[in-house]
Amino acid sequence: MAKLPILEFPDARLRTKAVLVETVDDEVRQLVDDMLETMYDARGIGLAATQVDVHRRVVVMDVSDDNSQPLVLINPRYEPMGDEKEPLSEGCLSIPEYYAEVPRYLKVKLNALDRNGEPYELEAEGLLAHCIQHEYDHLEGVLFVDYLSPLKRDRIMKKMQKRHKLMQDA
Ligand code: GNR
Ligand code: NI
Repeated sequence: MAKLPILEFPDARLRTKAVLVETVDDEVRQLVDDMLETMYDARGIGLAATQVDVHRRVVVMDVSDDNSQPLVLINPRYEPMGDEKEPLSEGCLSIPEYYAEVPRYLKVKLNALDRNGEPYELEAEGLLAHCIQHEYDHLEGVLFVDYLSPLKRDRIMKKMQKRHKLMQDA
């Protein structure tokens, strides 16, 4: 297993649309394992391959308190169950230290492949449903700041650029 570097906003590579995985082979399983290690190390509840600069439709998640429930989502698709949305404070490993309320569907039905390439279906609500929608957005090149006003997004972008410059100069 290996820990992978995470791209940070406003890196243009985060805007890449990921392509479908054709076969779930050992290479994909290796990516999944590396992504799980990277996500747990960073203390995130989800990670999309886009964030580690791999533009394939692969996501890992674990919303449990004790890292006991890893979920693998390959080629995920979801449908909202009902029209109800609820705002929840979201963070993103690609936008560290910033949080904002984003409205998302309260309940969704997920379809995906697992690490053996087997299809499964899952009904999710609450944090899990939020996370599915957040990770799906990453695969489409969308970030939570895109839901904020241009003013707020710009403010976060400038602070992130400053942070990257400080890190570079250090
Ligand atoms: O760790 C994360 N927390 C989180 C909180 C609320 C809604 C979504 C998330 S996902 C985020 C990890 C991440 O950046 N995944 O792409
Ligand atoms: Ni994210």
